[in-house]
Amino acid sequence: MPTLNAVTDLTLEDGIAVLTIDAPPVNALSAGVRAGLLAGIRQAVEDDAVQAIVLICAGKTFIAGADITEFGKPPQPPSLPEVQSAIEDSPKPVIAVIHGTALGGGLEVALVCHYRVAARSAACGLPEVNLGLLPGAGGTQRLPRLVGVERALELVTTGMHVPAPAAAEMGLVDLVVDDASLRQEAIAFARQVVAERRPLRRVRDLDDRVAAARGKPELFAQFRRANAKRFRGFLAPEYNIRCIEAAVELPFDEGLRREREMFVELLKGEQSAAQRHYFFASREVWRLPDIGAETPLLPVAAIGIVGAGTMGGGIAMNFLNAGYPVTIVETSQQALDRGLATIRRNYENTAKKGRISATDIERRMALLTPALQMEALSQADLVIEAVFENMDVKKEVFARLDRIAKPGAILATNTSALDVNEIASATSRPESVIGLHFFSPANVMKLLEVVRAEKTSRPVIRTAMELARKIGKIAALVGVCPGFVGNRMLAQRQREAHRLVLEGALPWDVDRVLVEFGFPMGPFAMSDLAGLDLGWRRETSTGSTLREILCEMDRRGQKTGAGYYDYDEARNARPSPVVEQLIREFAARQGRTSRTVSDQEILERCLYPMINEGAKILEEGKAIRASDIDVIWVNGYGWPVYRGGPMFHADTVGLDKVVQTLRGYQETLGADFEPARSLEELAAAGGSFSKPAQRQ
Ligand code: T1G
Repeated sequence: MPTLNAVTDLTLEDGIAVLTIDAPPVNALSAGVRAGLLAGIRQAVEDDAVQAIVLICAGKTFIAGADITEFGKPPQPPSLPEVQSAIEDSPKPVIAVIHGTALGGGLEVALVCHYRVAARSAACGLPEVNLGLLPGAGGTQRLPRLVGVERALELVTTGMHVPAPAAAEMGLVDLVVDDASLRQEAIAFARQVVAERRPLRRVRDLDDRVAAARGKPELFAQFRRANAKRFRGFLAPEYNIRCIEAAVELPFDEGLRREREMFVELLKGEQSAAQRHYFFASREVWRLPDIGAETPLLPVAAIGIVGAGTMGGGIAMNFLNAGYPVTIVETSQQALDRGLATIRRNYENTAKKGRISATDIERRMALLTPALQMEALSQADLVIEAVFENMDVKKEVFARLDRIAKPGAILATNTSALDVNEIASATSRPESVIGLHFFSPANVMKLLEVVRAEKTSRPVIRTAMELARKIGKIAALVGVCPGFVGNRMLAQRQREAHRLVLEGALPWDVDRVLVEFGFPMGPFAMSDLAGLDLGWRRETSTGSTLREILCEMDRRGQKTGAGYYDYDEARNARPSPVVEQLIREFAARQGRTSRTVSDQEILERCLYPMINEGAKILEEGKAIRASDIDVIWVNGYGWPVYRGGPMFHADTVGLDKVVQTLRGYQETLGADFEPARSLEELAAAGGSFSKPAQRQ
């Protein structure tokens, strides 16, 4: 049988047609793949020598979904539903043969096949929700008919990948076989289906599982209640739930129409555009313009950490989790014991949630070697310093490490803002010095800012980025400047938040506006959580800022039951009349008159200076691309992914509007709002951060 097109192939193996898709990297359902699939099915159906059809993929995975790069472009025939109908209406059995991950449209193609065979290591899922979408090719209508409503709700709203054995248990696949024998076992299964004259079972005709949920709205109400916090602000999860409801309440074809309507609505919306932007941004962030695969990777087998405090302990856990032996050094036995006890307690808490076993805890703790002498780090390939955030202290540590660490060892600082060039100058090997800015809690937060100092070598940078990937972080390469990228932009928001509070807005107004925007927590609640007294000392306190006054009043945050907010014993926050009065008096002492500040002004003054700072960061080359800044803010600061990140959000608002608004505030509030030159130029050129400016 002829090759169908460049990405599909049809062969005949003793009565079994094998339709192979070969469209790297993930066999996405591009126009070519759809055309080849349709032609292949039609040819196999028409060929009397064919008794059954096996649909299989070459490369690393079964179809991983619709081709996301085609979204937003004019649709090309054949449509996916047209291809699916040809498969589902085939008079001959069609068997999907799954390896890697059958995702999105890929699983939806498998669901119109009559049977599904999977390799043991394969997985299935409908992750469209992560793109701000829903399965738009019948997934929400067929999945519940196979696995039931409760499981379907979980799968479509989380986008989770279900391993093949679990998929078989829930009825999603019919046979699980060893990876190595997938192809021949699938063909043998096809022969068996023919020999046994098994029915051409169409998933769309199955009704028992959805009928069981009919007339039970409480099932959906309960699911919505149980997930309200997780889905807050997102459109796609709710739309996915409505589609599953349609599968229960409507005839199949009507349910399919409802699904299509809601899919198109989401596809046109801002949230899906933002989440698709983030999907590509989170892959682009790993690409370093001047550091490619030709750059050598340095061997890293043993890790050393200086400091067993909150950060040092959290950082250690990342490497222990990934199976690296870690030597951790402290200055006193008491501090060392405390640090190890914290690590063990964190693991025990994770085990209580069932995420790891008691054996995992012991295996990881066994990889950890505590020490009181820095000499214990002499064999480490990577040493990470996580000591007190003070330049003199860090330079002293690096000078000692320079003498102790083996030649070629990478020396990393976890500083959150200090000048890594100056730290490197304390050593004789600045080319081996790099910043690894973990975010607290370091064992939880996914973001890692990898800070490239002037003399940091390319192999050290590439090795650091690859290590980040190995320990499950999402790393962004940034340059040396105060606060690097994330904290430098955060400083803009913090300044405005505190200014607003002296002009008439109250802390809970600012927090509410930012939480309504989509952040998990506002700046004042966050300060109460972290503790207002970070870096504060009574001896040197002068009562010159609200924060100092609150600390002097022992209102140091949640830990003292009061900060900007009052807290009950369950740590529920309430606006504090004491703090409101304090703010009024403090503002009056500064001669400020209180006024009503609109939510819009709060939002603009908190977000636009951040965007402006992001433009300056790009001008100075301290971030490689605007979308890296978005990745940093989504992963390090809880920027809602359905708004894409600060720079994508600026595009959504419109750069000309951002510039115009900044200029407005500049007139009344001064230079802090002066638009960055590059931002003005981009706006004037009608450009955007996500797309290059259209040349005039
Ligand atoms: N379309 C186009 N390109 C894709 C793609 C896709 N669906 N998935 C991945 N790529 C590219 C990716 O950009 C990267 O490109 C390369 O493949 C390797 O990806 C109708 C509408 C499959 C688990 O959401 O989860 O179907 O950077 O680095 O770590 O209902 O890719 O190399 O140039 O991630 O091995 C639903 C998304 C689509 C799956 C593989 N499907 N992809 O992970 O490799 S919407 C998804 C993934 C849909 C239907 C709806 C992962 C992966 P480059 P990678 P990986």
